[in-house]
Amino acid sequence: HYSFFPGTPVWPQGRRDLSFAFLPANELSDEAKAVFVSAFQKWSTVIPMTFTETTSFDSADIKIGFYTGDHGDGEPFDGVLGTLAHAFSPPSGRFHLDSDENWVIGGDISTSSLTSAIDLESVAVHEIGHLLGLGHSSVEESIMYPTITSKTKKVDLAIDDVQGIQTLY
Ligand code: TQI
Ligand code: ZN
Ligand code: ZN
Repeated sequence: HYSFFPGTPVWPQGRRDLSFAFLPANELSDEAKAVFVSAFQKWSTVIPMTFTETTSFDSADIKIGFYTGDHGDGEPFDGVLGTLAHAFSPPSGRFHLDSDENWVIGGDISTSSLTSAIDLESVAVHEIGHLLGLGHSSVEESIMYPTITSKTKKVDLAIDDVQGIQTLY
């Protein structure tokens, strides 16, 4: 079953069109950016919220950045595997990913030669759930289940994820 953060923080009423931006220094490829767009769409199809890219990182509601190790928020990354990414509860909008992971975009990850390959979209859909206010779920099929196996892809919302997010928005 789905859960929320303590105190059930959400984006306030009236904040239904959120902007997101990529850390300019990361110089992400269009292909990588498209993964995040697709991940946002999974959620925007089931709730009355939209997510629009802006080039202004500082003023964006949701700030997406890849970082290595200690990056100044008290939650350092740890190299390959372990923590892959983290996102803070609403209305923080901070969405950080560990640069040291072997991120895979698209294609068939199950045949990747890297044992530590991690599907970027799977992690993005999960972290956006956190950004919107979902905690972890006890339902194994759900996006918000707190375990991901390397070399697997899980990008479609389960009924449990939909019920959880529709309770919030
Ligand atoms: N990062 C953890 C996560 O996003 C960070 C975290 C731990 C957390 N406890 C939390 C976030 C409680 C919010 C609330 O869950 S992670 C997965 C999963 C991670 C884990 O790098 O371990 C995914 C990132 F759920 F599959 F294990 C993405 Cl998909
Ligand atoms: Zn961080
Ligand atoms: Zn999580």
